[in-house]
Amino acid sequence: MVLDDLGSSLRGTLDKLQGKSRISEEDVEEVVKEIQRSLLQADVDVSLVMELSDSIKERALEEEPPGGTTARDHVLSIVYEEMVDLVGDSTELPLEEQTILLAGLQGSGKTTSAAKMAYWFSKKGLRPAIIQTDTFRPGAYDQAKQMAGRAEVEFYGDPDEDDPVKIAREGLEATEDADVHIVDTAGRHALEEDLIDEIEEIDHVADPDRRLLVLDAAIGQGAKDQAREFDDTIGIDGVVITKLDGTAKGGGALTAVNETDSTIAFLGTGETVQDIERFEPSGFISRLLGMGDLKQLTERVERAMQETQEEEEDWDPEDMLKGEFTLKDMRRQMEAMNKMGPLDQVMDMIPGMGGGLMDQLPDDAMDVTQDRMRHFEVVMDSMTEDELENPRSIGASQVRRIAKGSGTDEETVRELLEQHKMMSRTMKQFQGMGDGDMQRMMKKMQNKGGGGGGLGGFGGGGGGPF
Ligand SMILES: Nc1nc2c(ncn2[C@@H]2O[C@H](COP(=O)(O)OP(=O)(O)OP(=O)(O)O)[C@@H](O)[C@H]2O)c(=O)[nH]1
Ligand SMILES: [Mg+2]
Repeated sequence: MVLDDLGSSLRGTLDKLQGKSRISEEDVEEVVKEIQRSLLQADVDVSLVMELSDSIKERALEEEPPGGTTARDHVLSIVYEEMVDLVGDSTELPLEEQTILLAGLQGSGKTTSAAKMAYWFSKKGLRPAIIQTDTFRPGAYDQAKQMAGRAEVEFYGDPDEDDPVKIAREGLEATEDADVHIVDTAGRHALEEDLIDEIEEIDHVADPDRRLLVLDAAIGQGAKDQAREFDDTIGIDGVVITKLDGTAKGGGALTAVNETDSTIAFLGTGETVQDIERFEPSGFISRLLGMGDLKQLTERVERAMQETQEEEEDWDPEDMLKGEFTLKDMRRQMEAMNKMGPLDQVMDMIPGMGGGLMDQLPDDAMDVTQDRMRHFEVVMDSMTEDELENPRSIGASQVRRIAKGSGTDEETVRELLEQHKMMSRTMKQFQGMGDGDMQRMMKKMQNKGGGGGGLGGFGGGGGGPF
């Protein structure tokens, strides 16, 4: 995660302000130093860092905290506002017909991002097509075609043609019926003359509505010059930052955004087509500062629930809130949970669970819990319909039979039943909420301040994550 370090170190410094009603100049100095250290370490450009820290310092000392606000919250909100200001708005992306041109260095993640974006647009109800113009790297055609297949979107490429400009022209014609045309280009070093010419020509032919620069989060100080070069050649409207799931620091990408006076459009967080997020400045910074990002989480939960539901037409999640919470419901929840992505990423989005709390878990805690989910699924496969609907009816002899049948042990079966009881109790809390939709569940979680019970039914109530 970008500037991951900042979240935890800043929280530590801010926590020292806890309980204070006034803030001293030294306090502000300390907070600002912490921010500077993290940003510089994350490769954010020095002059940007100075600009940001000056305004934080000035505001923290000059502005009166609004009535009832603690010094800590006051400083935190200033840091938050200034950081949101630094990353800027999210690139405007109307959900309508458009052509998007992707540019970027070799291996920055253009082809992967093309497929991810196409997937994203298709989930929004539009019909995207990917046009692959990379004739430079062997294998580029096959890779793009395969990824388009995974995203289940239209694809155009021509492995026998070596003129990328011609492919772009013909591709746009061939995919005329699509709403969103995403033109992938060959990787380049900003300094290579012929490739610069090539992208200029493709840009001319494609006449895109948006030109997005794809940047690897690992890019360091060099980002500034490269971004400038691309901006001078075709003009950059937005940036896609990829590989944020890795250890990369992301500061270079932020610098590039500033340098090109552009904005961030998407974040890439993994290798599959689903691993894409629309950039939301406030959510992004909240997450960074350990405030959680409920909006993103709600979106993911809703999508996962929707997908699970599509597979099982007759199932309505709201039934679960009204009636008895069965083992079948629990299985559906686990499936939905699996679809939301790696547990630790999901946890990071829950207020109170991000940063601090996660740091306290042993490194492999999440793997163990994913393992446990798999065990539970195996156990459930060995249960009868009746047992799944009425877990209460499961006695000692059934436990023995199920353990044997599933090749697990009695303890695992009992653990599953225990977990079900706990989730069932949590679900009861959500009952009687009228239409009880996910939004409300999320709100309720937020009010509870996240914590162990953060994911409510999903995390197994107070029992923490699976
Ligand atoms: N972990 C992770 N890997 C990514 C992400 N985006 C891309 N990758 C990987 O990065 C590598 C390069 O990605 P590509 O999409 O091929 O990059 P490209 O810019 O098209 O590369 P060229 O066409 O050679 O210029 C691939 O192995 C991708 O799987 C991401 O968000 N997270
Ligand atoms: Mg590529």
